[in-house]
Amino acid sequence: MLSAGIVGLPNVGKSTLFNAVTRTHKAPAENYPFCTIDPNVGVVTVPDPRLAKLAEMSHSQKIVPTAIEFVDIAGLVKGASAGEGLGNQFLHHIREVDAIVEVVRCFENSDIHHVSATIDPVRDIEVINTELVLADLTSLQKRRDRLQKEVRAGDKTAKIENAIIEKLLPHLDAGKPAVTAKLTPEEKKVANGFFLLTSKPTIFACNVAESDLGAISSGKIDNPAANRVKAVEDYARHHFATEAVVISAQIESELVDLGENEAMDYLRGLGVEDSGVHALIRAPAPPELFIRISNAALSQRKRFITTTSSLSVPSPKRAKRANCVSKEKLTKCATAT
Ligand SMILES: Nc1nc2c(ncn2[C@@H]2O[C@H](COP(=O)(O)OP(=O)(O)OP(=O)(O)O)[C@@H](O)[C@H]2O)c(=O)[nH]1
Ligand SMILES: [Mg+2]
Repeated sequence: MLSAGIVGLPNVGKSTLFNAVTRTHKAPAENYPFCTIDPNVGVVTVPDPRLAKLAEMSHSQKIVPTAIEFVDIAGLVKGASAGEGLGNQFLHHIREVDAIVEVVRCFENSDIHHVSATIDPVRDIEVINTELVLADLTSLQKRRDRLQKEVRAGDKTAKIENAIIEKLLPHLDAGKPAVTAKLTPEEKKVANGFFLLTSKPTIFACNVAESDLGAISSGKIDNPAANRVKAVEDYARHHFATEAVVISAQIESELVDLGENEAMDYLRGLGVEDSGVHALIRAPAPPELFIRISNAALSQRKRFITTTSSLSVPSPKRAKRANCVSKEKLTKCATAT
């Protein structure tokens, strides 16, 4: 199962988001930094309305949605890579997850303490990124040192690893995450074995105030929160080759006691079309995961299970058999009501 770690500065809303995502009140979310020390863990199924349609088309007897494990990790501070704020222990928790959800505070509220006193999400991302990059640099340098004896002895694997490390070190040294380093697919495979923090797929969650959701959703440009979100989106695209989702963790965590429909009605009343939590849960997995039809589903047409985790993009031939000639059309077929 894919696991996603919720990371960020202290007191930015990570545990609040965890509660919203897992639809629980499991994680204590209080107004003081380092409220979370030990990680909170919860499993969530990926909501996808297309699954029901796919199951209907293929007469599935059972639907098994993909599940993601979310891990709410303690806040990181400047100096974490050198052990500041129990840094090494927290970095260890990040090392264990497959993907990162980085919560960045975009909401104004003078009652909620910010460790750097002001609201500046891009600065906050750079603080976290610097710590992760520094931790990766240290572990790569150690790895390179350990390899030298084997490299001198002419060991082929050691030489390959060493060459990739030599490519990665200047990239990290420039403050860039390993995930954007230009490596060939083969080199990436080898680099996966280095377990770098900055090689994990990352998505940014902009935690905004409930009152700003409507303005952001309608693309207002004179709204300070909308400008912050835009800055995060641009930063995410240019520096991480990834995206950002907008979420109001506080309101979504309060909505967990309502039914899905009631919660959606409330959010629509605020001017948004979809829950930020839904967008976030769907985001970490590659889109292909959600529009794949299992071989069994198409070849047997009898008893099978429709599952997001086993779904794959159908070949044109198989898609045609399902009366959907292209990926786009398949998506339409699946979503058609
Ligand atoms: N107004 C507002 N307050 C929020 C929002 N999200 C979180 N908070 C508040 O901010 C405080 C900190 O939230 P937490 O979820 O505990 O933050 P955290 O990032 O887990 O903090 P640590 O575990 O200490 O690192 C709590 O008082 C929350 O109620 C939000 O979207 N709007
Ligand atoms: Mg917390």
